[in-house]
Amino acid sequence: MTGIGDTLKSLGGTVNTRLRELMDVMCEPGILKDAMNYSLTAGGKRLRPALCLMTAGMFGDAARALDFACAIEMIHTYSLIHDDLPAMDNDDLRRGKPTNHVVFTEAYAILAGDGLLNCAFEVMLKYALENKDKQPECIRAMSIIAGASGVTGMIAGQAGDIAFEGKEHDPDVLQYIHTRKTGAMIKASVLSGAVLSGAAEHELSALETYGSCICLTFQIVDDILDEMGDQTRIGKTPGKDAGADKLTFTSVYGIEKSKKIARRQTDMAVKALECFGQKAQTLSALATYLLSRDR
Ligand code: GRG
Repeated sequence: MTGIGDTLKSLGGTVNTRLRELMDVMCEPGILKDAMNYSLTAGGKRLRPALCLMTAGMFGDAARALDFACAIEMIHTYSLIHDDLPAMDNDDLRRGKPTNHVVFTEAYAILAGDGLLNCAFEVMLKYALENKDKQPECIRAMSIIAGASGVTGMIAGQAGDIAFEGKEHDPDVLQYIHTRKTGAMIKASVLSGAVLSGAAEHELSALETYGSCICLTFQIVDDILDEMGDQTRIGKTPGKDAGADKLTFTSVYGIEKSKKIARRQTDMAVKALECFGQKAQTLSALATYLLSRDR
């Protein structure tokens, strides 16, 4: 039997192969494609596409969700490229490599991010057009992903992050920012895979609880790693959030209480999966893995 680490590696490999194919079909050779591929292939954990494939696999054939999983990774990568820009977090290290704008200039980094966002929707639309029997599920999954990445989701979270930098560390504001900036796309990854495989409403509701809990754990561990992590493991500059007086779980609750909240959320995530029995074993293992990750 393989562990969750092997499962993630295997799903990541499948996603990487399909991403390469999609990029070759969609992009003309040149600096824009190079800039998009640079960040896309820089070694992300592929957590979001893996979640999408896992929930699709619980209710049907995971392969049906592969293009949507790739689209989610394209949107995630675009958000990282734009987040690192001098006008945003001004970071020069991401996924263990110099950031996109450092290598390709700011102008190309903006375009690479825009390009990945647009390609994501092209990929999902093309799949929907070519799979007419699956169009209602595809449209619903696209709507979930568009909402999560949009102006009431990830973009709103990023705007809130900027607006509250250096302000009082308020738990309600932290909750607002976190659920949108990081949480929305993780939850959308969980739900879109299940929707594509025709999960029932009560199943989606249980997965929504699971998604909300794991994204909180993910963010808390991310904040702890930002404070205490090893640069070579996390692939980005540690201490940046604290240095910029960002609102984080560790700045509001401290390390020990943050760890306690993360453990409680993990327990709740696992409990939310009880209704699925053995079928949710991998998702359950992933929740526990997210609590102990070091990168
Ligand atoms: C620019 C619209 C816009 C949004 C940016 C996602 C985001 C919003 C910013 C990323 C900044 C950040 C470090 C957020 C904390 C959590 C997070 C999303 C970490 C990166 O995700 P991982 O750890 O990264 O899954 P990899 O590289 O493994 O894919």
